[in-house]
Amino acid sequence: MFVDQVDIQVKAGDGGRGCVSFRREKFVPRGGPDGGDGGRGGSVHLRASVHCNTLVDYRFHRQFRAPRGAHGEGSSRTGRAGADLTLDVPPGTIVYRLEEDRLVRIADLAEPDSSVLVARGGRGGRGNERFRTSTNRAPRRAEPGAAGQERRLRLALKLLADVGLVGLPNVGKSTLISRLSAARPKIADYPFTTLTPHLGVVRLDDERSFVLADVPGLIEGAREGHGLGLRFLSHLERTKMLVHVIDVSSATGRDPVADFQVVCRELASYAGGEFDAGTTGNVPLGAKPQIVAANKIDALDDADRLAALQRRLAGRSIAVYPVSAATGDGLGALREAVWQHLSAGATADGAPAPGTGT
Ligand SMILES: Nc1nc2c(ncn2[C@@H]2O[C@H](COP(=O)(O)OP(=O)(O)OP(=O)(O)O)[C@@H](O)[C@H]2O)c(=O)[nH]1
Ligand SMILES: [Mg+2]
Repeated sequence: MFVDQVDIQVKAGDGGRGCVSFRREKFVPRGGPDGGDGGRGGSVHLRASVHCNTLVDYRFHRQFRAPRGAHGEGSSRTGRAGADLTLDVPPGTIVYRLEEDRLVRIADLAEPDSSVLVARGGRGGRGNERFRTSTNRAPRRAEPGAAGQERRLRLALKLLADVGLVGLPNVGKSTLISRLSAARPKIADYPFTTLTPHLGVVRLDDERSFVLADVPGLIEGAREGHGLGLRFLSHLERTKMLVHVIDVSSATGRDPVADFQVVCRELASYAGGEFDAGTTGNVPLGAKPQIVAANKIDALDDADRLAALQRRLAGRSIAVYPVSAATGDGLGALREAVWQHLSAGATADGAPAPGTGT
């Protein structure tokens, strides 16, 4: 199961109470106050861990508490601090705080090992020793510990891919990713075979690789929730470019140019995830660079279909790569083209280069 969003509750530990105590020793009359401070409560942190791939564990366990600080004791002993609690999440997790009527984005844990403090432990209360003054040498006052913070959080996972595959259902997106990488999504001759996103690493050689994402197909009206809707597009928000897969074989009975336009319209209508409108700072999906993979050329019986698509897209400066995911024809050229685009984009806008050698 692929879980891409989950709400959890975290509670940091309360601080320990300060102690009221007086020194009692033989031969030391009126030894003075010696109540120690309470320990601080444990804080809760989230950390991106490469050993964690999904948010699925949080579906079953949603409440987390860090331990409280121990109370202060006599003889000036400070209470032991509560241990911090660190929760591992997959890299690519965006953390929001859920407030009454809004979501506040507090962190983007894109980098492995990056972490964020989500609930601060309460301070320990001061013991009576701290309240001694020249006028009050025997204070009977100590503080309670402060409460640890309690937060409701939303964790949203956005896959970290360089390139996204988009297209209508059944055009061969999953076949393509399984040809280009080690990813093995289900492939079948019916629409909506793919129900969850898949990632694959495409390796051109030892130095050059990129991460490709296969997401469920889009259909006309996806923006109104038709098919699987637009929800999975949130996983493409961070990509640098899209490979738009179009089935050019006659088997579809559709016009490839019209297919291209349908998907572009749906992409353009996507304004950011339901839970993340406008906050990613990324290029809107409709404006991302695209190249087209004209797929199933092994089954192309009317060359005009491909030619018409090429003519039409030449006007928009979108390159068309005829390929067959089934036979492997044209895939080398497609891979190189994607790489060229990625490295050109990386130098043009200063974005980090696609992953190399990983
Ligand atoms: N002849 C031919 N068939 C292909 C080619 N690529 C994919 N297919 C077939 O097209 C059908 C759909 O392929 P998928 O890879 O599942 O398509 P998809 O785009 O991932 O579909 P959804 O996940 O439903 O959106 C399968 O029966 C594939 O075998 C190709 O290059 N040539
Ligand atoms: Mg598929």
